Amino acid sequence: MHDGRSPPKLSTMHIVIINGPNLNLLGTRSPDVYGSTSLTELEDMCRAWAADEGGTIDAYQSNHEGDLIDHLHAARDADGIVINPGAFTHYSYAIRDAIEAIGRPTVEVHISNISDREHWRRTSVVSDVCIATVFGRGVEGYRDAIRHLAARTAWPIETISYGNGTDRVGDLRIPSGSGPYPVAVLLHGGFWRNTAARDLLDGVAVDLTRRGWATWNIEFPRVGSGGGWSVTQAAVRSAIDSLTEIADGHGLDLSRIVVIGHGSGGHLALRSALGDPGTPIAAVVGLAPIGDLEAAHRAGIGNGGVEAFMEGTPEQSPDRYAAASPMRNLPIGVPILVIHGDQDSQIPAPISRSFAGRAADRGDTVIYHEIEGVGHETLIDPRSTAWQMIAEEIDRLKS
Ligand code: CA2
Repeated sequence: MHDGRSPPKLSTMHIVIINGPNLNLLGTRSPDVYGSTSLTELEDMCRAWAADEGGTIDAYQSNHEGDLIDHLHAARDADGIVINPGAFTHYSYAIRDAIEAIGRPTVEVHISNISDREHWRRTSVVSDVCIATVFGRGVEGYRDAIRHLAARTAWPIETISYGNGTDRVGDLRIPSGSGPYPVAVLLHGGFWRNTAARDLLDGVAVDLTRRGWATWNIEFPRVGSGGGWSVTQAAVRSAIDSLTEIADGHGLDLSRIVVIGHGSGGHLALRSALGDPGTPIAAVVGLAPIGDLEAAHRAGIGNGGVEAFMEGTPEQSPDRYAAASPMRNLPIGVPILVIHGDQDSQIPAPISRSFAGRAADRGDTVIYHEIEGVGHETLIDPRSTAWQMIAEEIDRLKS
């Protein structure tokens, strides 16, 4: 039996990939919605992604509900399942029952963004028997699903609700050794959109947990499913405050909470320490953060993501930007670590350079590192040398 503390070996991880109706047509039509990768290419990619995590796959596709159910039954010994049930997602209680019955960790994947297409695609009758749902990330969603299964195997989580609904939850990982443990709150990026989720920070959560941090990798309402600047910020606040209730049973040290965010999650991290933060925050870390919403708007980053999150431009809603942008609310009042890659094509490094300079001018204690030759995602790739350097800097915030 796994005791939840020592990571089991990954080399034995076996994942079954199941694709449902019409996915055999992938790459032959509707490339605007489903891309140009064929099913065979996708299955080969899944094999390579699994191998990269030290695992193996079996892949099946069928257009028939009963066949899919038979494949699920046959997968009852797998370590994990990745399933795209196609249109059965939206109404097949039989597939839902099969997933529940075999009780294997199952990740639901959709290539397209099912939340912004026809109304009937928004319903999934399988989501709540799956451990995670990935949608709207193209075929890379299968990679993320495989990585998520690997991260859960590498270090198990306890998922805890901090409010109502599936978006107000967090994954808690407790390190080995005895507590009380310093706490790293993790806020994922993705321009606050609902196609991005906390699985994006699974890898760094596992690495920080190995380094002795209790990690609280939180979800929050995002644009496309009820989020937006005020709702999202309030949810992040509640997630941090909920640590006071979680602390006792889990050995958390509430005097050593560090909030770490990537990209748009970096905005939420910096914003979370402003004003009267309730639960005290010991330090904030922005990894390629959006510290200045107005500059981000002017730079046109995120393909309309800033304006969608802020529900308007700075010209339309100046007061909102003044309240929500960390740059407009300096000093933050707690030590700040900002790290940015100089090759970041999503959020340009000069935004962080100015932010860090201004924060220091206003009296904040700021460490700013610009890493040469590094882009946006590398910062959160636990295998990158950039991340190893970042993790060492974060470790210095432990005491
Ligand atoms: O986005 C997804 O992955 C879907 O699960 C794909 C299903 C669809 O019914 C779901 O609502 C969302 C199957 C669509 C596959 O259909 C194709 C049509 C033309 C070309 C390729 C695939």
